Parts: sequence; structure tokens; C-alpha cells
Amino acid sequence: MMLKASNDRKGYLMEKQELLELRKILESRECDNVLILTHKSPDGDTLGCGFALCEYLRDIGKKANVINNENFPVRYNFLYDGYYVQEFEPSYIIAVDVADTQLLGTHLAKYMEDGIIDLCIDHHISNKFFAKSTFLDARASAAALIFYEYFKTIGYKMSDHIALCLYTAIATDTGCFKYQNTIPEAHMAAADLMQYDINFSSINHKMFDAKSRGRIKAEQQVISNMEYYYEDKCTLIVLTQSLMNSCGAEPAEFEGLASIPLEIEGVQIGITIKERHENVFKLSVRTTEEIDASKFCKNFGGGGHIRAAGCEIHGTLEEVKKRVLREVERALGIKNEE
Ligand SMILES: [Mn+2]
Repeated sequence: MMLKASNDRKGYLMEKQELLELRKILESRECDNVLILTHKSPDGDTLGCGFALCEYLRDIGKKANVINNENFPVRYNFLYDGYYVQEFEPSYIIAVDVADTQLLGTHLAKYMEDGIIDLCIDHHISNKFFAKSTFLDARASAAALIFYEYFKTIGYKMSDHIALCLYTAIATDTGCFKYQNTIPEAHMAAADLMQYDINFSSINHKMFDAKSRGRIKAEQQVISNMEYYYEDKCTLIVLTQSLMNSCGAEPAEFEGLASIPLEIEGVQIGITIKERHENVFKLSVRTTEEIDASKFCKNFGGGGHIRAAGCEIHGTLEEVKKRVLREVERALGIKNEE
């Protein structure tokens, strides 16, 4: 089953029929032993969806585990509080919030081959349709919104912990309900989820306000070294391995730094270049409405959302910068006089 992105629906993000199809799958014998895959450098959405789905499956009598390329970040420990690994041989594999098998990470490389993943539930317009079945809603602010609609549609009584997982996922993927991708349904879901016993203000403090000393140090460094281009319409920050090591913070703490370049007034495209390994860089692009970040990253084989996207570029830092800035020039519509 291949479902197209739904972009102009009111009420249900996915059609009720599609969600009932999903129920048929999840309740089937085939789904007795489910392995749930989340994307590398995990965020609140992939983990929130993973642990919500896991709890739901266990609740309806299935066995389920959640795995990730890395150890689950401590930052999100409230999402896997009480989680334990079950013993079983997986009969069905589900990827959540994963647009491309490459995003699973090298430790999960064995799941990248064609035909291994049975089901993908996602909201990235760039989804590669790698799974046998894909439930994609590109309008959803977070993949968790699809799960929220699913639970509501089938009349499943969510636990407080599932509500916490879904709330966290929606809040984080919308930047606390302020990114362009925030649709009315995200607010409506959040309003409903707030009625469960979840400490939403504590979650939001942890996710958006509280920072470790290492994180503050990293911010200091990237801000003081920020580069400005094209009449300050483009800003660029670089996170090298040596900078990250010098801050004494764990990898997950460097997430979200990509929003800093766009905090400068008048900037239309903010770029974060993060060193993965020698000569391998991860690019995170954030844009205002003038520029399509997903289109921008497609030039380098990446993708994502209209205001936030990413890609990987190989080369020395200088080469990568040069290639990226040439593309920025084009995106800003600057004529090259040479
Ligand atoms: Mn997501």
C-alpha cells in the first residue's frame, strides 16, 4: 500500500479509512512481534512515536521493542522511563519518523536493504517509500500527529505516558508550536493531550529552555565564530569535532544549534555545517519564507521540510563551504558578475 501525502484535508489528517487499515495491520498476527526502528541522532518525534507505539502494541498483547543507532539520549529519558527490552524474534518491522533508510545509521545498516522494513509511518515529504507499506502524511507537523489521529479514530484509551510521548513529539517537531509546520490540528492535539496527567511545562522547560554548561559553551563558540554572507541574508556556523569535544557535552546536546543562524534579523537562510567524520559534513538548513530549504538540500542529495532540511556533503570544510555558498547565491537570486 502506498499512500500519497494529503495536503488539503480538514479534520482527520489521514482519512479514517486509512487509519482503520493501519489498525488491521497492527492488530494482525503478523504484528505479534514488532521491532520499531527510530532514526539516528534521535529527536522527540521519532522517540515519542517509537515508545508510544511500543506501549500500545504491548497493551494489545503484542511483543515490541524500540531500537536506535545510538543509546537513547538521557535528555529524553522521561520518554523511556519504565521501558524494558522484550525477548523475541521480530516478525514485523516498523520505522517511525524515518524518511530514508540511510537515516537509520550505520549500526542499523542491516535494515537498510530493500524489502526488510514492513511498514513506515512518517510525515516527511522527502520520504523514499522504502517500506513495503508507507503511511505518510506530509501535512502532519510531527509523525506523532498521525499516531494521535490513529488512537482517536480507533477509540484507544491512551495512557498518560502515551500522551506524554505524543505531546513531547509534537512540541519538539514544531519548535514549541512556532514553526511554519504547526497546523491547527497540532494545537488541537496538544490541547487534548494537556488534559492527561503530563507535566507539559516541565517538558517544555527541559526541551526548550534548560541547557547544560557544555551546550552553552558550544553556543558561545558558534555565535562568536558565526559567518555572515550576502548582505547578512545568509549566516553560517561550523561545528567541528574538535569544537564539540572541547565543550564536554554529549552528542544529543548539539541538536537544535541549527536554529541559531536564523535568529539574526534579516537572515533568510541559516546554515549549520557539522563535521561527522573527516571530510564528511552534515548540513542543516533553516530558512524564512523566501527560500525552500528542502529544495536547497535536494541539490546535495538531501531533503526535509520547506523551512528545515538537511543533507550530507563530502569534502574538506573549505570545499563544502564553497559549494554551499554557491548554491546560496543561486537561492538568493544573486547574479554572478564575473
Ligand atoms: Mn518528525
